[in-house]
Amino acid sequence: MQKRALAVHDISCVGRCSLTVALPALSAAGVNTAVIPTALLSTHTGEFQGYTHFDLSDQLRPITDHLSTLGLHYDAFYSGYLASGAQVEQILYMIDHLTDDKTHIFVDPAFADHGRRYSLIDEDMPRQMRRLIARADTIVPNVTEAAFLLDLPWAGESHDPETVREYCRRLIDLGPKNVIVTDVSLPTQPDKTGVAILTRDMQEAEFLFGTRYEGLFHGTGDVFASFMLAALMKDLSPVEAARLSLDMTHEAIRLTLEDGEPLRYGLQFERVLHRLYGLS
Ligand code: PXL
Repeated sequence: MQKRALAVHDISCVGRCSLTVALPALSAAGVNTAVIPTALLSTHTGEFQGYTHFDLSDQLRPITDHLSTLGLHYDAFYSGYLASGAQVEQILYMIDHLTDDKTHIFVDPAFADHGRRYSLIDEDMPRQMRRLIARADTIVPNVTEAAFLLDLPWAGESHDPETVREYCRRLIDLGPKNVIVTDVSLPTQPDKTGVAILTRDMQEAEFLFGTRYEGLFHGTGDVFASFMLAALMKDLSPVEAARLSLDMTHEAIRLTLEDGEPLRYGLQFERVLHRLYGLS
């Protein structure tokens, strides 16, 4: 039977992030994907000025209540960028009313990068997000989000491997079964960047790397996370899914740089989606 997912992120009209990435990635993997938008923005808040922002908080409960009458089973529930820390309460309400014990709860915290919260994100977000990741099967924070979630100082742009392993262990202790920390750079491998992965059946976190490209790549976390969930829904193991997603994301970065499209428009992830079609 065809798998079904529910993706809960903002819609940024332009800039390739959130739902405009999650939906095509999951569709390419053959997954029937329903959406609940958390906010509507004209662009992401990264490298644009003058963007609009419309918080959809007051729609979330009525949408959830209606969808819950349909009695649908979702194989995955995928949350990403939220308009506020307060929205976590409504995401927990969705989990309570729209998922069951067979639903894979996949949470991308999506609230910070490079040591700082995103422009519109309130101070309460890390505390609230901790409540959400406690309900998750899989989480994919970047190194900045991991530090915020653990209430630790930011580790900077280059990371001691033992610090990242410790992040993974402590995040697992907050509840999820699989932790993938993204945007990891080790001082011993300056020409590489990648992820650390720890699952409950691994002794310690494993690092996976790809070629580092210079630049600020907006929406890359969303691209990686969406590929990761798509691959998990094709029954790859977490480590296999992370390896594939990392390779696809790095290929998308390479193609984007080669094409010369300004980086604020996000990655040309469409050009690697065919690799998801091919998964059995
Ligand atoms: O996850 C990235 C993202 C998603 N949505 C919005 C954003 C960002 C990152 O800046 O601003 C609106």
